[in-house]
Amino acid sequence: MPAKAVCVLNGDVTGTIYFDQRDEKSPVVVTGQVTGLTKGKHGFHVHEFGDNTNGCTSAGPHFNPEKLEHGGPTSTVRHVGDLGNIEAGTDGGVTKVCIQDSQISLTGPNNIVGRTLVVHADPDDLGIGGHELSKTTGNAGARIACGVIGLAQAQ
Ligand SMILES: [Cu+2]
Ligand SMILES: [Zn+2]
Repeated sequence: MPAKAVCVLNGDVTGTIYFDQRDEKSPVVVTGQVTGLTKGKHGFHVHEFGDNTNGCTSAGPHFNPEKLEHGGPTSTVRHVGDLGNIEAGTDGGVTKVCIQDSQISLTGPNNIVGRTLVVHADPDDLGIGGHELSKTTGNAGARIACGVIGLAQAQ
């Protein structure tokens, strides 16, 4: 099957993120870069809808087909869309992204194609911050950039 998808992020920061999956049972490899982040961690999620009509807000909540609580990428209880954080080393530079995830997929019930990738202003507390939003959003703050994940040409 090899499948490939791509997302162009736009907003206060910009970026291009690629998703590669060798076959339906393999993890998805997420690579690319985001430019312009402030130093530190920023929540990084797949949200439910591929709708950006009212900016990143219309993407809805985290993609959560199994109706579980929010968590981190290695948590057993998490939203499918919970990819954790990306971390910028300096203000305003280029942040490389390299993540492997076994819950998101480019096929089947956990398919993320047609949904929205969102970068947040603040760190995702991975569900354990004790904030009232920890179990729904990780308290990651504003949506500073987003883009719809689309099919890319397989190589
Ligand atoms: Cu998010
Ligand atoms: Zn979540």
